[in-house]
Amino acid sequence: MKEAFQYQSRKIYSLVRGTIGTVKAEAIVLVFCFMFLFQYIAIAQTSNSGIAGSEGNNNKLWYQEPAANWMEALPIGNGKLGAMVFGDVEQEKLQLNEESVWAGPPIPENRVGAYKSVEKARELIFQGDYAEANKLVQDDVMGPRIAPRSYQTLGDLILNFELKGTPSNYRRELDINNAIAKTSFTADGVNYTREYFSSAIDDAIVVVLTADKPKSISLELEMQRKADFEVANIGKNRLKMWGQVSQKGKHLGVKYETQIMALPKGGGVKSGNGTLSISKANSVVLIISAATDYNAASPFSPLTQNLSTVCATKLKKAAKRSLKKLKEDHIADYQKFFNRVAIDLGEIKGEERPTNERLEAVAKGADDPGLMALYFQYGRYLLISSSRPGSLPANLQGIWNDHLAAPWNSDYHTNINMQMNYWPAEVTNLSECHEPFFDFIESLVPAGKKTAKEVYNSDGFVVHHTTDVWHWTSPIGKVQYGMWPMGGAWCTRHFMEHYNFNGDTAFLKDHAYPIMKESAKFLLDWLTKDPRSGKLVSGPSTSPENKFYTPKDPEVFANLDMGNAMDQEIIWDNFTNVLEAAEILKIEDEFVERVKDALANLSLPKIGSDGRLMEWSQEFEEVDKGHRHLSHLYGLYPGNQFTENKTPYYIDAINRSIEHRLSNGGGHTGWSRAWIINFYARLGNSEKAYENIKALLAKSTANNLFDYHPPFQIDGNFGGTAGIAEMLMQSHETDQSGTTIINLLPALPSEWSTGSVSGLKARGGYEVDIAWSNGALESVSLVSKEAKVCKLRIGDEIIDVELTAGEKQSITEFK
Ligand code: FUC
Repeated sequence: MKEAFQYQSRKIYSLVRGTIGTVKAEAIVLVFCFMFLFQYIAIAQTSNSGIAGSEGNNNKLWYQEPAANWMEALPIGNGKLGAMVFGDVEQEKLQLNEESVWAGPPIPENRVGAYKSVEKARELIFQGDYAEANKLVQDDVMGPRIAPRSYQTLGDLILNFELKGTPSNYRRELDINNAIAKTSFTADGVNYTREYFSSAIDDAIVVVLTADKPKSISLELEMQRKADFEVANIGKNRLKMWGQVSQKGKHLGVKYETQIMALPKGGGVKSGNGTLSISKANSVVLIISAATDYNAASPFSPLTQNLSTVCATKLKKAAKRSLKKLKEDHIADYQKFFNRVAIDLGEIKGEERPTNERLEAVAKGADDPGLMALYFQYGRYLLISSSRPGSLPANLQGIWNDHLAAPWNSDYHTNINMQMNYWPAEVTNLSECHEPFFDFIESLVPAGKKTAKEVYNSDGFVVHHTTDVWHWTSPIGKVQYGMWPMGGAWCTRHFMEHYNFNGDTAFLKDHAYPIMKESAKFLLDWLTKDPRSGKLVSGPSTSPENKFYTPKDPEVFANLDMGNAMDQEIIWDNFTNVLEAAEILKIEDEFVERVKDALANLSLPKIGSDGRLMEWSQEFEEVDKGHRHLSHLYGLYPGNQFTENKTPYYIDAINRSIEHRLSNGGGHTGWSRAWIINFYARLGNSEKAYENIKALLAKSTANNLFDYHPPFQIDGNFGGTAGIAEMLMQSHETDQSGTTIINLLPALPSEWSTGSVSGLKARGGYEVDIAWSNGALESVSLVSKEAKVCKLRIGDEIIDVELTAGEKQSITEFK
């Protein structure tokens, strides 16, 4: 009875809160409480049911009420097929996604021959005519945005249940140990359980409805979409929904189909009028599949496969296998990735409270290391669920999106967001999940070469601030965001990192070096000698999305500069990686010589008169002092140009730059906050890193632990996960001989004084387990792919450890 009361009052609160706001919602719930109390006294019934909490498993998100809105629903996914599960008792909704459900093309066009204006703009900037340069580039170089044209929802599966009695004992959870969402409750003396998972093995979503009394499950199923759909029954137990997506009646996109098959035990199924009705079943298994005609290899030539046949084949194949097998295979497949890393950040405070209450407590100032550990593992869960070999990369929302016109089209922004999605991939031991990123960036090369040639009259390949599944690379929209030809170069660092972590020389030779070289070819042509310094500078280019007041007219702002810090750092990074790779691959040629020369003449970021690292080549007055992009600090993270040991003179300037941004309101988007965590981890500032994780949870995290830009944007989840890893272990530094130094517990906050992490990957081909207590390192275990001497940094000490290939070695003495 107590549980029924809690369930009803929470449900009413969450429903009305969504429509009329918190205060009125509370009033309505109060009235309901009195009514319920009255009824309760009259019935005088006692209840012994209890909420079980997280059942000793910190890897669970759990709640005591159904999702009141999309940001409370729970995500499942197999890399490409996903759903948001709402968990309502009477009307369950699964909002479905398939990664390639996109409106469009057409794609933006290159402005052929724009290089002439680019050259003029360079002159103007060197003369200090920033506003004129901005205008010229805006008029002559930028193409129009073709929007909105978006990644879209696949549609909704609605389950209308016939239930008797008031539900009680309600619980909803997502267990990220096995990637299964679950809803359970009691109604009319029957205990109901519903499970949901998206299996990569069967490429299908499976829903399992059970009850502990026979003939208790009756429901009607329907499928719907906000636009562009038809629904039909197939045979006795299947439904299909299909269509061709569009946007605002334009941008005709992919053709899609989704099918659902109902497999009840006991009872019967009726099929007709676009619905399936199941009555008095003992249990029901639902299997959902989807397909589109999107062709990732060549987006303008849609696949010609019959979508109905593809969906049906998947369903029939899965239906032939027992539920036990479907579930076991799903769990084994998922755990192959997930179980590689375990984390314990110390005393788990509040795990017996629902996830939303833990978040609320953190927002009020509580410390909950267990919630941070959960957030870390959730980031890994989201990557495994949205980015698997053969899938498209995780977009701005992973794969989860209920819009037809999503914020920023849910596309691939390459001026921070897409890269941030993959920051945790290597270090948290999910290298395979990085693969879709590589495939996608490689698929941009033909378009990127065309843009380089047509727009800039350059060799090599270029990508600007954003792109999408239609593989375009042109500069579009406003110069503030669009005139930034560094997106591709930034992405190439991921290829080198994949090699650094895994030591796969074939990948270096066949993928990393060729794409880094294509990018370097563009950069070599793009760089210009700055007549003021004689150094090579990038431009005209924006420091992503930022602006400054022009020195000539302080009322006017501009975006374009020659030699902004981020561009120079990205180019430094690309050239350094090219040279490192060339050395490993023993390549010595004219191109390598050109890169060496250019690197030696590259302009490097400067420190301003106020002691900050300068974002632009000159000391401009900033328009937005707390801007969300901290682009000029790329060299600290994700880059490794600036480190305490290698470039101590930059460290104070970097600290000042971060403080300046933060004290002016920076870090207000989830991804910006997540970036700051990584900066402070690299700076070894444990308390600031911790403070910013807390802020990420308190200010930019929804009840389902999705990151808020706002709106929902998944990059902050991934950036936060990477940041936590970076606080526990770093491996971006090498000694003079080029040997990786693994830095243990470089930014361990006092709030995590005792804990452990296992399975993190370090550059150089290592797996590392670390345990600590009372703030001090207790043990470290290492496995190396090859026999070698490994270097560990523990505080100020560096120790050498000799490792045998493939054998785990543990060290507990550090003196
Ligand atoms: C970048 C950011 C925005 C947003 C967008 C998707 O351009 O500046 O804040 O995250 O990407």
